[in-house]
Amino acid sequence: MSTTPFYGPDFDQLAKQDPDIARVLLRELKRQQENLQLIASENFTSPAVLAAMGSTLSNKYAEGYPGKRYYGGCEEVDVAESIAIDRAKALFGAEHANVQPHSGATANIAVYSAFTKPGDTVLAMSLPHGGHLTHGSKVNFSGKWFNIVSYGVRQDNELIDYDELRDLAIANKPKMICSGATAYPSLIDFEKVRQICDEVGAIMWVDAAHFIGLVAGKAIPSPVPYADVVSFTTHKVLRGPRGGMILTKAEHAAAIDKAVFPGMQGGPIMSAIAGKAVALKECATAEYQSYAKNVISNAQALAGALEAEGMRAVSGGTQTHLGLIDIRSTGVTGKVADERCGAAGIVLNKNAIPYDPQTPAVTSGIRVGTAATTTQGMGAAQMKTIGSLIARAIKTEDAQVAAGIKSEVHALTAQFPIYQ
Ligand code: DSN
Repeated sequence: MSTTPFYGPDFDQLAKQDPDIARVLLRELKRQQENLQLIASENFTSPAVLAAMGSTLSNKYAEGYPGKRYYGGCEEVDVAESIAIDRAKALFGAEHANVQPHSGATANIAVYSAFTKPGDTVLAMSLPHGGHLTHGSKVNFSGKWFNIVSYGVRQDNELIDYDELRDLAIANKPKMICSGATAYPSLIDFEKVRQICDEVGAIMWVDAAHFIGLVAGKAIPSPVPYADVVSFTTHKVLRGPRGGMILTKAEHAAAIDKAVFPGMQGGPIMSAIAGKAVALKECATAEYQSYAKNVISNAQALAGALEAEGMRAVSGGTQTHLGLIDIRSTGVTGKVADERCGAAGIVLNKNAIPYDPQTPAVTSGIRVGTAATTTQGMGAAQMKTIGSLIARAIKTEDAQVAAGIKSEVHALTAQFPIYQ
């Protein structure tokens, strides 16, 4: 078994002690390198972030917050968490940051528990129109414990229907209104949402998981000045470790902190918090700002390339990191397209399009994101090539043709190594 300089002596130790798992790590590195990674919520985090995550900070229990822990020996992890908090506040201009949520879903549980009680009404974007499981899906805690009223996008332009949103808010008097989605290619009008929240006295919650990295890179407007609370994951465009974070106004700081710990989590994952600090420092650089802009221009180029292949970009294109593509013109469902692209080394996901005639397990669309390929250094020319590779992959059932496309994919990705 070969090792890579990237994993260094720790990997050699793992390889000796547990070759089964070491092999998984190597094969996964190869899978990430060789194939095209177009899942809109994925990225390649830096070796510095990976080093923090794979560190001895993982050994430490640190219930509580810096300076107020339940266990001794927290002096070093206190420094790491304080740095992460200060960097988050500075980067986003936020009054308060909680960097402990283990994930986006747990961050969202904390938001619900800080501002609502089971049975309360919450207005959120419907999952088939691009929302998220934690925005009220019947199979999720949110849909089981809360009275979720869903809003969606207009059929004519596939943009959020703010008139419907306002009407629903007036009719249902929600305790909280959530904006944010997992498959919405356009920008959200936070000022308008704030006005609606003020009109009905609702808490304004923005689940910014998908686009917070673009906000960090100053490539799109920020929800922070408008929202009472902003939750997000740190591993998407933001390019940090897998985990979550919450920003809030000072007046809600105590409620959010209590909701995270002891409300919902025990010991924070201090290695992940150190990784978040490292990522936030990276996000404050000019290099990252240029990356964030390139993510958007690449997404636009890729959506354009797919349109040139006869597919349709939902809402007419994208202003963010992702394209939602209606592929009905190909005669192939999202499910089949996902499988065929997978066979050709192109990793993307099937996705419902607004007013999709197909079931959620089948769908009429695909979602493509450019966070990872942009980290690799790809640009407009590669997006054009990728558009053509996707179109060819979708249209073939022939395993040999798929294998040929896969070779082209491997040749392309070989020019853009993810780790040295
Ligand atoms: N699973 C994420 C996504 O792909 O959008 C959301 O949590």
